[in-house]
Amino acid sequence: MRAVRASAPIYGGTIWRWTHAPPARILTNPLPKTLQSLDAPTPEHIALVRDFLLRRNVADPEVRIIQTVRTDLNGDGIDDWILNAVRQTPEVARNGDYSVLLVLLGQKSGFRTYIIQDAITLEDSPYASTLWVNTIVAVVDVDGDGTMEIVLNGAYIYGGGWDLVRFQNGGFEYVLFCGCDG
Ligand SMILES: [Ca+2]
Ligand SMILES: [Ca+2]
Repeated sequence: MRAVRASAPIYGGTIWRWTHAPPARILTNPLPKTLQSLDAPTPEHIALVRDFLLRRNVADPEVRIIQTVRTDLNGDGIDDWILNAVRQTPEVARNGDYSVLLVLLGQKSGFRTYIIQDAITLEDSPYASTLWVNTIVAVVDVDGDGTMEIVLNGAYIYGGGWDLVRFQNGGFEYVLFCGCDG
């Protein structure tokens, strides 16, 4: 969406209006060609998340990948993966708890890792965890530009809501949050 100047300035001022480029149209199929939720993570993904946590100073990490999604986010025909890894201790926060969301963007050879979220607890606490925990809800092209957005439903001890994550300009960014944040 971008602002353009309307045709005629009035009283020396400028009228701005919002328009879309390309023209707005209704997508009849906003879904990616590939979209699969795996029942269990692959050994390669478990090893990848373990290495990630070790690099973030989690000693002897307990790898728990709660969602593994195979899809094609950028429409290049190469599989991409979304990994949602969470370990959260009930009642109190503990060293080694985490909520990590990674995207592995497939390349012609290998993949490139993008960090969507990396909340990690490195100390035991007498208080309840405040980790924000996501659920991957959908992969869909919300704005019709041909690149998929990731829809997340998330919550923590004080509230929750919906996030929209978009791939743009070589990286992922949060573009929308809707909900109650404490
Ligand atoms: Ca891809
Ligand atoms: Ca899009």
